[in-house]
Amino acid sequence: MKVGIVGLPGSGKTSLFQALTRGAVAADTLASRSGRANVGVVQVPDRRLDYLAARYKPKKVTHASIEFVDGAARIIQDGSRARFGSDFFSDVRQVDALVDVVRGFESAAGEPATPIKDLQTIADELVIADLQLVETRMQRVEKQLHGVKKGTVTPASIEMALLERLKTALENGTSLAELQLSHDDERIVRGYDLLTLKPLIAALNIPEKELTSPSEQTLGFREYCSASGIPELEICAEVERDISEFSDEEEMEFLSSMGISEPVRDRLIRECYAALGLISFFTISEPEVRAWAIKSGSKAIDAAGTIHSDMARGFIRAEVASFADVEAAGGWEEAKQKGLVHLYGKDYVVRDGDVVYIRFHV
Ligand SMILES: Nc1nc2c(ncn2[C@@H]2O[C@H](COP(=O)(O)OP(=O)(O)OP(=O)(O)O)[C@@H](O)[C@H]2O)c(=O)[nH]1
Ligand SMILES: [Mg+2]
Repeated sequence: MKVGIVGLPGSGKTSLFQALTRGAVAADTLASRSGRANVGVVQVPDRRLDYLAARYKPKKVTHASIEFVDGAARIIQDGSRARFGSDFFSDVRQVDALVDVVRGFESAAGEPATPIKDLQTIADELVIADLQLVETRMQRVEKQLHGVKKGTVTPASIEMALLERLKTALENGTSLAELQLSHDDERIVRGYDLLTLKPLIAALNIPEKELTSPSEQTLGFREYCSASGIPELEICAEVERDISEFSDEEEMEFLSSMGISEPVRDRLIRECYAALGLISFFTISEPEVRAWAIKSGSKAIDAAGTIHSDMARGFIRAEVASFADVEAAGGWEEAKQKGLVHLYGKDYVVRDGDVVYIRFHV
């Protein structure tokens, strides 16, 4: 899974990126000032995986992971006015979700925070970027339609009709997420990487002192997001960046002294998971204990395919126990002895926290 960090210049994107990646990308190579994107992989923290790792001591422990892309905010000076470059979002095209970092602190230049306006600005820019993409695509399809008799239904004419619909919606300033797309439409649209179809989470970057007592402005922003159906959370990117350099123990101590129950990384990752409709399942083997991310509603056969295509092809049965049962029994074998491991066919719907063993034959 890949998540793109977007936001107006100076909103705290790179600070958040550094906090998330815990300095894994050295500060001197951080690239956004030079106009390139920063990319870092973050392990999804999971207490359940920690338990399984401690219980089985495998050679390797593999967390589910999320790749974060810190886009460079490309602003073009257009006469006296700054505007977004056409490639403003080019770094975050191929992502599964977007995090919009919104400035909730007074800027270094003394500009007060205008978070709702900034959120709308990015929303508008996303619509404009999609409109440009749709228009470019239309020009290409137009060529394919050249010489085809009017009224003849071809793949190109179907695509053109869909593009017209997308264009009309975008010209009205509508995010494409609000359109009702058929299954076939979705298949066509998938290849375009349209930004307004991606789930978006708003991260309001607020001053440290407001973390424990939200300001009127923060409350207003929360309300706006909630009314607009946008998942929202508040962060203090600078504090998070600084504490991300602590050890785990130091970090927990510091956070609890500030009245915060968990680092923002964990919360943001959970929000991303939820926005994408993802859940985790686990596999245990001698060489590796591993957490896997999968779409909620996926079946045992999909879980098998996530692990290895051979497992899906030769699928026989899935042995499944809930993590809670495995933990309560003290391990997989112990759960089995207590009759807590169940056999399911390929249509079994995987639940968050399932420990899965696929029986297959190729
Ligand atoms: N007061 C305050 N300043 C912050 C906070 N987060 C970031 N900043 C400062 O804001 C400035 C911009 O932060 P960055 O993280 O570089 O922002 P950015 O969005 O990556 O900026 P661009 O890549 O230039 O668009 C830096 O001087 C940060 O130190 C915060 O929570 N509070
Ligand atoms: Mg930056």
